[in-house]
Amino acid sequence: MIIALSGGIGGAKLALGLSRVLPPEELLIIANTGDDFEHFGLTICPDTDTLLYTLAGLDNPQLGWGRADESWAFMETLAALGGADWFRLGDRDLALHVLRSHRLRAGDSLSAITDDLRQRFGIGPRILPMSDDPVRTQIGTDQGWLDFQDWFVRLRAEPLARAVKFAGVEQVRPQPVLLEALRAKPRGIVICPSNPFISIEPILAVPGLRDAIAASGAPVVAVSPIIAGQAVKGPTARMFEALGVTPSAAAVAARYGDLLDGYVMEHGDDGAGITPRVFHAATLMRDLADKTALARQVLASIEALR
Ligand code: FO1
Repeated sequence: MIIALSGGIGGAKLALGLSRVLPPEELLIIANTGDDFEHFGLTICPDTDTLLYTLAGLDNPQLGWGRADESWAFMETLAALGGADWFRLGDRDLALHVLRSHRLRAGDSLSAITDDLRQRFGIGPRILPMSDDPVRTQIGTDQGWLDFQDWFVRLRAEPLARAVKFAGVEQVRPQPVLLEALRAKPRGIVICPSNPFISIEPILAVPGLRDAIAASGAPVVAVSPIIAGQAVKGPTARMFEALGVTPSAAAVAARYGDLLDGYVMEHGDDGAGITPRVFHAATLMRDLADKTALARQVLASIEALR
């Protein structure tokens, strides 16, 4: 079993690549839920939904979130009625949020709902939240603590992110299937190229998870989300600067500390000072061939570390 830890866009691309090169029962994808939030009474799970849509081939490559073949009648009407329209919900995407929110209120677990959606979308590998209990990432700025989506979307990540916290994470339990997979001697653990601060560290902060990863005996390989000092997408590079760290592939490796056995980074990026074993690869994923090629490289690095 390969266990992949993923946030949104970048992570989902590698998860798609892995799903193309592994038998479905050999891949377990764990989604960050720190970005989740309540909006108009709906529980929105952006990283989970990016993974579902990406693996279902329904993603919207222009936006990097939501789904393709979308219409916006709901948003147009909402705005006309004076509703807040800073967080855009497409009509098809909205159906998923309404159904999930209804089932959560009926007492279904986030895992059960996510797994039903995964099967409904015809996706082979399992996609599960890091926990069924709520974690809410908050960003510390000069304007005080902001909920993640408020900061990232409504304020367009403009206020400098000086600190990040994962509200509630101390009380949550790891997803049980994940713990079971970690105990069953998995082949390897992949940290996908998502933002370390807001997409991967919330997962690693779930109590017991870092220990379970270490105890699994499986090689842990991360893929750098930064190429030549620039984040491929999203606010990663700026967050490093705001936290006083020069953005680089090496800085990301250092963030993960002694968790890593291997680190996959772009050809030509400087591996000096990186303690895990470095593997160079083409880490910019523009098309499906890039994603599957990188997935193969990651699996090869895991085999080299076993
Ligand atoms: N990101 C935006 O920048 N603007 C949006 O209006 C927006 C809507 C949206 C709706 C559903 C969804 O699942 C994601 C959405 N996102 C939007 C992206 C989301 O804020 C980010 O993808 C993650 O939270 C960061 O990885």
